[in-house]
Amino acid sequence: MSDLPFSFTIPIPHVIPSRVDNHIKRTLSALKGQFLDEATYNKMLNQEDSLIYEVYEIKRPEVEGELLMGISIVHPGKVGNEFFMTKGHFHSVLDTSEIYYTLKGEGYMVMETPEGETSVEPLSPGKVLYVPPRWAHRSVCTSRQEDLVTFFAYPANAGHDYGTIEKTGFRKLVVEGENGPEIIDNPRVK
Ligand code: S6P
Ligand code: ZN
Repeated sequence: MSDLPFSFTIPIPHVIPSRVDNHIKRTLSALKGQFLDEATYNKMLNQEDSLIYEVYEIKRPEVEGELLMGISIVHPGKVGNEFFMTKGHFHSVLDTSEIYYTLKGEGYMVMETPEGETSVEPLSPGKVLYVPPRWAHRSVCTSRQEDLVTFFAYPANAGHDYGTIEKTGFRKLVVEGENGPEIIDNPRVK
């Protein structure tokens, strides 16, 4: 991998970066156990393992000092009344942070610390969100028809810990309420 400076473009409204080294696609089956309405989840999965989100990564060596960048695209949709979302994770190197810049769509970043402190920040075009060290993070798309598209950058040595979140899920969930999206407590987390 070259150590020379480089640039790339994120064209609007198309948003697929002009440079992509890796394209990850995550479907409904990757989110097993995360949606509250398990019966609806199973019914939907039996019909089709639909695409929920995609990540376009720009690769760099995964060492301290480097940054990893990319575009995350969460598609619109719901399982029961819970909006489509990413799996979410802590960074394996817990003391690493992340920056998200929203390019398109509406949604939330659901976050929590290992001690149980929570924060749910709205995302909309133009908004920069800083995820401090130690905060697990998950993006949720609440747009009806549009994708939630964010640009992210984080330390390349951070790594991903998905297991901790997979056990019980995040403490806060984003669901469709009577007057739009609502943040509720996850009853599975005691
Ligand atoms: C990586 C960063 C994003 C997510 C992406 C998908 O630290 O937070 O690139 O990987 O939004 O989410 P997840 O939870 O499946 O990795
Ligand atoms: Zn992350």
